[in-house]
Amino acid sequence: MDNVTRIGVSLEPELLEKFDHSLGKKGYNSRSEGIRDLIRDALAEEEWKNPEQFMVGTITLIYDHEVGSVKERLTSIQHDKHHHVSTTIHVHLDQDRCMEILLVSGKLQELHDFANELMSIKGVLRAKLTMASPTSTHMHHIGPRHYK
Ligand code: NI
Repeated sequence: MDNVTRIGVSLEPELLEKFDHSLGKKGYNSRSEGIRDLIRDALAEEEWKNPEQFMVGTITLIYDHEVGSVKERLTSIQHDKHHHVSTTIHVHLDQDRCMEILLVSGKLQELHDFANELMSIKGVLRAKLTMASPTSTHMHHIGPRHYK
């Protein structure tokens, strides 16, 4: 493998045995790949705690368009946050229900707040925020959640 740095790791035999067992169950063929994924997870965890981290993502909403002023509220909030919304896709699921997918970008905290604001609208039945960090390509998601 090109372009890698080899490191040596010292482990107690019992810990290594448990690690190998865990890797086997997950279908890993090599310890290196298992350790790489653990490091990626740890770094992703760090990103996930950083409200300033720039993220791209999607917010998927399922809502009942007949409930109250859900359509107006959704439009109004999206216009307020227009700098975070690249595009939206709307699918009419049946007589009452719609699915809307928003392509969003911004700081983690901003997207989190944006999704929460949309989720809290009366008539929104389910909502899910999925985020990816463009620099590390780690992905995170929140939801699905139910709202009445
Ligand atoms: Ni619709």
